[in-house]
Amino acid sequence: MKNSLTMLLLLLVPAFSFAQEDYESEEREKYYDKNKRFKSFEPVNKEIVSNYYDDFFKFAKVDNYTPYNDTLFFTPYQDSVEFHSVARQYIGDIDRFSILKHEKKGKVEAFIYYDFKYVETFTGEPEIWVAYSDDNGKSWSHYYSGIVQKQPLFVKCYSSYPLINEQGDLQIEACLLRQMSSFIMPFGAPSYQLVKDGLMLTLDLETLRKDSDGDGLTDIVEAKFRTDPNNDDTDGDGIPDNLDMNPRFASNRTDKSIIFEALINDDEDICYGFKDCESVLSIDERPEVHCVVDTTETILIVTDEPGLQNIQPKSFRVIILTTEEYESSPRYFNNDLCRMRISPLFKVDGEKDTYIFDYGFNTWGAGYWVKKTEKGWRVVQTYMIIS
Ligand SMILES: [Ca+2]
Ligand SMILES: [Ca+2]
Ligand SMILES: [Ca+2]
Repeated sequence: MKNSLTMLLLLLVPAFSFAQEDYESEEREKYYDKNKRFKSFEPVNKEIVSNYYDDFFKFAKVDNYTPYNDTLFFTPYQDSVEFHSVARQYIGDIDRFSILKHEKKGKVEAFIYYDFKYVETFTGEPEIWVAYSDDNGKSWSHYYSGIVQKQPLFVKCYSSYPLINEQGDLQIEACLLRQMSSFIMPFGAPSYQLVKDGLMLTLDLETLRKDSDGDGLTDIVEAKFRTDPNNDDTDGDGIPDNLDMNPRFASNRTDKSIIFEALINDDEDICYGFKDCESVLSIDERPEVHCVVDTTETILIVTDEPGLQNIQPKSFRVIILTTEEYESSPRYFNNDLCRMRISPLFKVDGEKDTYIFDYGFNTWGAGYWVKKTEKGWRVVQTYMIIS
């Protein structure tokens, strides 16, 4: 599904390009020079993979293990011929196709399943989630494990060990893999090398549920969001972490944050092409504050631009890191939040109050031209790329 969607999008390349070359910006040239992009893929050092430990869960050596088999990539549920007809028969919104392991033991029922809630959907592996019920399947809790499949821990859906262990916690066999090639969309999954086999991962319920500051986000989710697990309002703006659309930076609206909010919110006053569009973004209007709901998607933005850091978005929960914060945490594995790339505003050479900036998300990107007028910001999309 994911691949065929990207194939379809590829057929549309390039969409259009319009007037970008008319606007030179020295700032922009310097920025892209400094941020040398498109580094080629290099496998992580084998030592780093073999010394990997999870921040939250223990894995132990196991003697009688089921060996890693890279041809077994369908789960027993996906393999079943009738899975198409019984899709979504399990729990709530968990698709049968996503289920890795399932077990019922007395009143307790548990699933380990895949989701793409926080990771890069188009160029990444799925996350490991747990669904758990201790009342015969009447009510369910869903827990994020923080583990991304194959990065570098691989969870074996074909393990014959029971899922619920004697203590009532969840266990599943695993091994450590090393990614050897990049994700090449739309055709390719990367290749992996086995580094260490014969591990048993224990997902204990106490750790899965732990929410030290009681803000509704577990400590594992807060580690993913880089919010403070011991403070229920990381940025001190009065909105608790679980409801805050921008939990790391207090909103401080400026003229420039209006432009970035409009972009992220896909505002109807952005113009597509210069002709016949006089819409502007009002600088005086103050939008209402939106809160996170169940369906809100979470994205990562790395930026040093204050106008972008202080936005108050309504369409996405944004986790904003400065370049220094992002660079100072080691990123050996491909397990980051889904990332939206937005450049700073670059001043156009020799033009008053005029800027250009670039945007990229999932499989598409665009460029914008903005100018401050008496009525507000005029924002025009000048080019678009779909890949
Ligand atoms: Ca918390
Ligand atoms: Ca918190
Ligand atoms: Ca807050």
